[in-house]
Amino acid sequence: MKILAILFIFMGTTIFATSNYFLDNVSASDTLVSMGGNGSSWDSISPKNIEIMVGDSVTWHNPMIVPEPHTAAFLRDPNYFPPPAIPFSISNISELKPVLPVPNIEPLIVANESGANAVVVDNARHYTPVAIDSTGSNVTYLEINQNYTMTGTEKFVNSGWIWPEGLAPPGVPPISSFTITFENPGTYDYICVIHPWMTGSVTVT
Ligand SMILES: [Cu+2]
Repeated sequence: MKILAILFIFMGTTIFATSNYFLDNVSASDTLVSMGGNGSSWDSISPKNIEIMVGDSVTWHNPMIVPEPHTAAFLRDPNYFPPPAIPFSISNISELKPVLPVPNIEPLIVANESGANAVVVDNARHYTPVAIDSTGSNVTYLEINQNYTMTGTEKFVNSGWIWPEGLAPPGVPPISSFTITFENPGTYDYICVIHPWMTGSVTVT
């Protein structure tokens, strides 16, 4: 009986969270795609392949009950896969100060090609919402949870790390959804850059 009661509370919470999301974030013309699931379907995309019309929007969200992020990333050029962290050298480092009061952290410092120290830092294009145009040189960082209109010529468009509502850890962008309006026909394949075996597609006619 106790287990049943807990399960009921859990289900009630989930249903409430989902209906809340529908009310606040998704218009009637949106198609909602879940990045990640619970239990054995934690790395699923649902629905995996969708068909929409020109001018329609798709919203990605993360319905997991644990804080595991996912992304929806459109890679027109495979060279634009964004590594999560890469060494950057800084010519003049006097002191690196953490911006959060957490005890168990230290910057990872590695030697770069010339033997000098380099500092490994997170790659913003892996973590945050961004669009890179067909030339590869115009990079637009998007607001968190912003709606992006896709032309289809972009080299790279990434949602950034989408967290379950309210479960983003302190200090990271609290992204809980990503919406794209598709303005041209075509098939748009995407992956999760954290779990690249998670693949999906949007077919626009
Ligand atoms: Cu993922």
